[in-house]
Amino acid sequence: MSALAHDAEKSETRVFDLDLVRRDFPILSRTVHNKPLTYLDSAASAQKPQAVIDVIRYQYEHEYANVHRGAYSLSEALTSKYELAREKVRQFINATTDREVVFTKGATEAINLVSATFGRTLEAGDEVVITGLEHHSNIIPWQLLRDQCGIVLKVVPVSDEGDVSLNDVAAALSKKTKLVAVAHISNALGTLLPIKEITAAAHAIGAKVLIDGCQGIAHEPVDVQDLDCDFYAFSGHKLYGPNGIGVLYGKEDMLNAMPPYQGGGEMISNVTFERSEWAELPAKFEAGTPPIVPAVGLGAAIEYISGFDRTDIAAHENDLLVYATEQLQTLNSIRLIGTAEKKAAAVSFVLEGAHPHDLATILDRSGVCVRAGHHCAQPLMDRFGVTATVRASFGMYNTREEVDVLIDALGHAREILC
Ligand code: 7TS
Repeated sequence: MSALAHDAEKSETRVFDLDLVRRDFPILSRTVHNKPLTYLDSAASAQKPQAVIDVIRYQYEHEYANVHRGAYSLSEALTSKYELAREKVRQFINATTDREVVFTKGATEAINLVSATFGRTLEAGDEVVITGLEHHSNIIPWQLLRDQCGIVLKVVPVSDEGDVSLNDVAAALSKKTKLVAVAHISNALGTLLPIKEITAAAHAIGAKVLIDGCQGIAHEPVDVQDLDCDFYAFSGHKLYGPNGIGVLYGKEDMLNAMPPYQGGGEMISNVTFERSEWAELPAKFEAGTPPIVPAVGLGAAIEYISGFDRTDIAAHENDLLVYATEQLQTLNSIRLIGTAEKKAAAVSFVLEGAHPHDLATILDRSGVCVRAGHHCAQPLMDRFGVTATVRASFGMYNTREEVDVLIDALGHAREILC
């Protein structure tokens, strides 16, 4: 085992004690409009534990310099922490080597990286398959590619329950399919997709697979070798880490075969005006000064979440999901959008006669933070005949009592609005 791998090894597993977990997140003790904060918007961005905040502060206060260039100890120290963060990501997703872990500024950039590099190897008439529940970040890059080089974008339909069936994915595949790009978990509905089976079906016809794991990474254990996906993209800020940092996992042979994404410092091994040569992975895809401290913060977030048994966190979040779904169903005039059998950590709904934005504004007066809007999934909203929904989403720190606060506040809002 390398020294880095050894440093990143997991320490003892913590018992999942919700009160103690909540104490790890300082923001949860604040109030909003003189009411306790009820934060139900972790799908947009999760709150940060003290351990992450401390690491970020420490780096800027005590140990800050640029990475990969200083011959002095401060730069060397931060360079090794930056690379240690990469190793922590590698372990977390079980990638084979650190060379398969590319730091980006978020999931959006990670998907754009694939469309701008792997995508450039596609030809007119080649097909890219997505589903009807994708976030705009997993739609627009493929539309741009379609407009640039004439690929065909195929969309797998979404059922009335907000589900995507393996049969429908299989029906969309053809000899021309070069890539299947699908969400692990829908951000708007919480639907959990059968990504392992989708990957196997795509591979069977020779297509590559990109998983948009922006939501999935926070709620499901991810083993990229077991999934066998070619790419897995996610953002740090949904995983209790800082924003400005994300990850593109790519199989080493895929990343080696792809042209660089952006040009600049760090991604080269030799430059002349006539021609230049590219650096080894992953530097080839990390042009310019990277998000250094955010990467170290992401490492701290991974260490924090890895301190628990992931199945304990998943069981707790599932309890909240089931409880919230039951409670919402007791309210008149609420229509749930997205009732798939397999879901994680999010409920979307509309209240007949009330606009989701008005509802969210009223809920805020009770200290409740929920997202209202199209959730960057407009085609999915169209599928359900709505322009927007209210979405309550859960993180490891939420409680059943917070669900009760939401339900009470909804009852109150209904009296005002309907
Ligand atoms: N893919 C999915 C499935 C997402 O949920 C999001 C962000 C993205 C991609 C883009 O991530 P970014 O970090 O690069 O912006 N989703 C949400 C959301 O549901 N509410 O706010 C952001």
